[in-house]
Amino acid sequence: MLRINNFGTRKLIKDVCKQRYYSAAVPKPKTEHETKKEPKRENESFMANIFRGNLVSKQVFPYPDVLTEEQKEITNSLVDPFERFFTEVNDAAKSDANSKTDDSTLKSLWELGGMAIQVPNDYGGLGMNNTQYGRLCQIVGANDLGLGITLGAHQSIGFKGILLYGTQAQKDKYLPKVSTEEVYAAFALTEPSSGSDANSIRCRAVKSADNKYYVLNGSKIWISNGGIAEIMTVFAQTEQIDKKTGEKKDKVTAFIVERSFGGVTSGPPEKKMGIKSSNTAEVYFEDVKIPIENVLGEEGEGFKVAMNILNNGRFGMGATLSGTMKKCIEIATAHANNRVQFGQKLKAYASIQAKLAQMNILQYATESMAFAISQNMDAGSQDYHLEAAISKVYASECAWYVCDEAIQILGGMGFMRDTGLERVMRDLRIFRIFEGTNDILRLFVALSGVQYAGNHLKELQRAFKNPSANLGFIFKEASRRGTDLSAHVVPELMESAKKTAACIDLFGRTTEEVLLKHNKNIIHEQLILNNLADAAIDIYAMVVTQSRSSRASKLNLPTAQHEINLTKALATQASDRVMDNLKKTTSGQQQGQNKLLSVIAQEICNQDGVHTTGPLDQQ
Ligand code: MYA
Repeated sequence: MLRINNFGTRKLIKDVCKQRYYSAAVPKPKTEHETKKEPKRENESFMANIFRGNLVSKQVFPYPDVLTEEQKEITNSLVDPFERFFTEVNDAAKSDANSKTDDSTLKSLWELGGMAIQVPNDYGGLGMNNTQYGRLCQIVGANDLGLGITLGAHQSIGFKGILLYGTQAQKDKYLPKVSTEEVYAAFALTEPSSGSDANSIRCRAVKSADNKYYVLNGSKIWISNGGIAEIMTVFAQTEQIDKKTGEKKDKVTAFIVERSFGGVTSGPPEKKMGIKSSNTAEVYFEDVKIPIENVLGEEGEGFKVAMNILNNGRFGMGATLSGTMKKCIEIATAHANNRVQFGQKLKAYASIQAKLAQMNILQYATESMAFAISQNMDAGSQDYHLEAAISKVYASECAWYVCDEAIQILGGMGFMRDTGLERVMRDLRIFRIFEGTNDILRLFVALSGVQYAGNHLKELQRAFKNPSANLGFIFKEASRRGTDLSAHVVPELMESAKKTAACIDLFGRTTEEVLLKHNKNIIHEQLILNNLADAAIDIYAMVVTQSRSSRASKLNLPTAQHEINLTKALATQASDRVMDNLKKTTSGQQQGQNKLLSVIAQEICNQDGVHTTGPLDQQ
């Protein structure tokens, strides 16, 4: 069998370039002095700004392109060894059947550097930035999502906190272990009573009287790598004293916990629908003594540490799933090109053509989102949270659709295990649930955006109370015209850009209208928030595809015309949906419908299920 270390990836990386790790843009804790001096930073998020009707195009136009030639060369040189690992060493179907990846295969992945893609070279990692990581994630996604979770839970969230928030001593101690010593990491946040409501965790850590350590008690569930990890990022409540009021209050703190501290045990591997080869287990902490130097970030700031680790890793899911979709499309296309029914190949039938086209449109948009975000992150942006959440929701739903349609094109053959799509479909189901359910992330996107718009409205109201002192601000607002994207796209996309601009304008106006109508109660209007989130997601998809395909056209890429076609088709579908969703936020008929659904649901809950008599029982 091929020995993976023949690929010599680690050496290749070290030889070709000692590139610096591009630290992900998470604000480092600041001293009080620094915080006071820093001028107010403008939010550069494209999506946050359209909630207040403002076009801040820097993140999306032109389509970001941050890799140097050298970085591109390194990334390309890794693509082949990664692909060979998946085709010649790893066996996804076997791992799925055994609910375990072979130890020798995992060893090969470690040797390839696949478990430390973003760890700096000096610590033994591949030293890749987010964009390079995304490119490799695509290969993982195309081949084995189960192994992807082992890999992702380890580095996308397991030890990511050490990269983002670790002290020098923490990095020096732990990064070599998780990069080269085959020591697995995990991210332990979720608990039996705390899933989406991440702030409500009950694990508790109590500080010793001499302030030298914490004692941790509690348990976590559904922890990816939970049964195999030696190092975990664990979140627990700790007593903190409010700096302003002096009151004692529980606040979350993040810790680096080693299994070797003692008192850490884990349950048996969970039996799951998919991603079976990855380990998922409960983890129990009983009087675990954690040295104070293992606090990650500031004490009491653990919730934000958790959120930012998740924010930082989410684009990776988009990149991974764009690879999965590509593979599904390849399988479906091979079938459509060969299978003959009613005297013609399937590819000749319009309904099959429409399916393939739609699958490609969604794959293109997902990939465009993931790499727009990764490249903004690599360029140092700190404002990517909404976009990252959007890309996670979009990718996980599109991948599900694409895999389902691929199975449909293959018909009975798609249902058979040997085709491989059945495993992919089972693996994909969890992506709409973990790393923040899509339901919670939709609310997160809409509420964050609405809050940002609300703050702006308040600023405007304040400015009008003293207009002479705020003339600049007021004029800037008054001179704002309708959105015009025409300067950013190639002529063939003018119509699509016009549709998108109209959506952006209506989006800003609708957000304002909704805010004025519901004010703070908007947090209780989940269905309206969902409409806003869906509109936001479609707008982001239109914008990134228009940007990317315009660039492809300007660069005269051989794929440019196809990319333009995908973009135009997407704009037509998505703009219609945006208009429809925005209309629903204010339509009386829709509000009536929403109320009716609530009444129906209450009845179902009161009756513990369906509340109708069967047709045969009716008199
Ligand atoms: S790990 C488990 C994942 N769990 C979750 O994602 C939990 C979801 N819940 C939440 O995110 C939060 O609880 C929500 C807020 C959003 C609901 N960024 O009052 P708040 C700030 C920055 O709104 P809550 C897993 O599944 C906010 O501004 N800041 O909070 C792994 C506020 O700040 P301030 C944020 O209502 C699976 C404060 O926090 C964010 O309690 C394995 C409080 O806010 C944010 N996002 O809840 C995956 N949210 O006080 C494997 C809030 O200053 C990896 N805040 O105003 C797979 C990788 C892919 C594959 C790779 C293959 C290669």
